[in-house]
Amino acid sequence: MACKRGALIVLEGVDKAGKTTQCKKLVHALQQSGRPAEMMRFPERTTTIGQLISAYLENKSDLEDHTVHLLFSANRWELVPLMKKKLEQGTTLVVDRYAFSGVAFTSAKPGFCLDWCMKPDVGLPKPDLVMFLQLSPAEAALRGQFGEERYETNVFQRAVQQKFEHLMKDPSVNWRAIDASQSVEDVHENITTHSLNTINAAENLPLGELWK
Ligand code: DGP
Repeated sequence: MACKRGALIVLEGVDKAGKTTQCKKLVHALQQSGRPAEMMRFPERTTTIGQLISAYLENKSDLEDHTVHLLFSANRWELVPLMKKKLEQGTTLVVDRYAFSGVAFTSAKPGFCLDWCMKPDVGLPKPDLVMFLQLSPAEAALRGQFGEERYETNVFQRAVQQKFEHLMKDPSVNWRAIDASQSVEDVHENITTHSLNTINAAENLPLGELWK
């Protein structure tokens, strides 16, 4: 009998919502319970494309806005063969940001519409579950100052949050809003419950294509 596929689980949210902490905790919990799981993150800064993106985010280089949008998308596409292989082998992938960040961050810039921003990511492996860690800008501010990277300003993050809220209305994507203002352990419990349900359901479903 062919092995059951892993689930594609994505965590999204504005900066400081706790995505990376929660991805790590989820992978650890799944592994502890005997389920193969690995973490991935986008942008994946180690590839050639990822290094261009990283220099841009660190303000070490400037790139034209359409160009950088396409590079972020290309960075996701270049990892697709690996993602598919892992999923087919039965490994659940827990992904820190995905195409939704791509659309939310670029469409928050002047002159970009959601539709154009979505196009390059159409057909990517479709997540079985996207959890959006919800945190108000006021609560995010209580978690300390933003860092030094591009995009890390209150005004821009508010615009990004609005774009995410719009994307979450799309019924073709399995969104779950998670209250990220709870304690780390409470958020973790919530995320784990949703993930286990998704992993069980995904075993019997084919992997879909995003926004198709
Ligand atoms: P992180 O490594 O998760 O801190 O993400 C780096 C920054 O890049 C963060 O401010 C969010 C932004 N970002 C992530 N994915 C994309 C994308 O696809 N497009 C754009 N424009 N920005 C993105």
